[in-house]
Amino acid sequence: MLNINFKRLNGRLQELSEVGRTSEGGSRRLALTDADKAGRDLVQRWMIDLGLEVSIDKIGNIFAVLKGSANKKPIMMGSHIDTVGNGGHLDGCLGVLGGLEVIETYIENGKIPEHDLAVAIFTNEEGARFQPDMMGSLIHAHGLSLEDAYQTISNDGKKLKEELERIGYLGDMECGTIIPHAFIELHIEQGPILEKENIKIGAVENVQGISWTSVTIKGQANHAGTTPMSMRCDAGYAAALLTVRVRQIAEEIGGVHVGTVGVINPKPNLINVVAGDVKLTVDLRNVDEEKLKQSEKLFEDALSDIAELEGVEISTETLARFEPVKFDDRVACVITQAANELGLSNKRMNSGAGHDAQMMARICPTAMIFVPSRDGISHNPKEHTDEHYLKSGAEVLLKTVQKIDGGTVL
Ligand code: HGY
Ligand code: MN
Ligand code: MN
Repeated sequence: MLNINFKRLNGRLQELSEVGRTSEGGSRRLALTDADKAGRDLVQRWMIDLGLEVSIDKIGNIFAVLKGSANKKPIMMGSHIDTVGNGGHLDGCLGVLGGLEVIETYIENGKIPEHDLAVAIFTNEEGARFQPDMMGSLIHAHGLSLEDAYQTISNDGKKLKEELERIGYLGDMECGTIIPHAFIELHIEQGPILEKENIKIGAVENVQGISWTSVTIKGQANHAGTTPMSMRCDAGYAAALLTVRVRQIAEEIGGVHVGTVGVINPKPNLINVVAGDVKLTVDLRNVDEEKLKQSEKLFEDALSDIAELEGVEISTETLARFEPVKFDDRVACVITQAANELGLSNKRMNSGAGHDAQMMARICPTAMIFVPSRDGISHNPKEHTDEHYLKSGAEVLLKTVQKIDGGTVL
């Protein structure tokens, strides 16, 4: 019976968490920054030291492969190690290092799997610096052209291809080369459900749809003291109206619908100047494509109403648009069986967050394993999962891989 070495896994999670640590104890490894490079270098070192075949593709995705005995397509695990601006230490990292731990457990026990085993680090999953999110896995799954990605400009004004080159991760392997037999992503839930229901494992069967829009509001900068309220074209006020409307739409749609205005940048951003311009972002999500479309329609109506009311010009750019994804039920079933055999409480569930798995589902049987997040907090230095849950998640990942490798499931 193979057992993961949780001390080793946890040690690596801790060591990686030191890379790009913020003053609040969070992680800041925005995609293709020096901190992202340092994180990549560290994990790649572990992959090479294990004697795995490491390859880097043209968007910087990193793949490490343990050859199997029967030369069968790889059972792939993995996720991302890039983070949001001040995130936690587990988002993505648990999936990458959990996958590496599964492979190392095979190696140290002299167990050769039939299938190749692979672990992937996908580029720019977060989409916090370059959009869209899940970029590396989207390109791997042929959902975005490499050229379009290369031309992307970050919110700090850098060109993606130049940043990829600068950090030394512009690889030469064609994107999409490795087609997995199956893909399983271990991830923290990043929401409150498992903890609230006191359940240890989530067998994730779908991911909700995502709609990201950048909104530019053009008004007229003017003197805050002399401009009568009736004569203002106040982009700041228009932005505030839009922010309130995004919340109202979420309440009108109801259910699991969520709406977020995460970025608001007024110009000139001075106390005594009416805002002339505002750039903001809107993130809408729903498990149901029709409801997501309905929220987008209500949002578009709000743009024209607010533009007319305040006499401002509003333009938009779509940053990401992904329909809801249903995972392969056979893989979700194996995860459920693995959790049951390990005596771990478990439930089928939806993912509120986007993940690389939703892109990999386009090219191979895919599902995810969730472990609880304390207080449901994520994308925040307070992100935390108790060690016994992390250990359980990695054990379910190992058992799921063993079942798929030796079984007739897929
Ligand atoms: O936005 C998301 O859901 C993911 O963290 N990229
Ligand atoms: Mn993630
Ligand atoms: Mn994330």
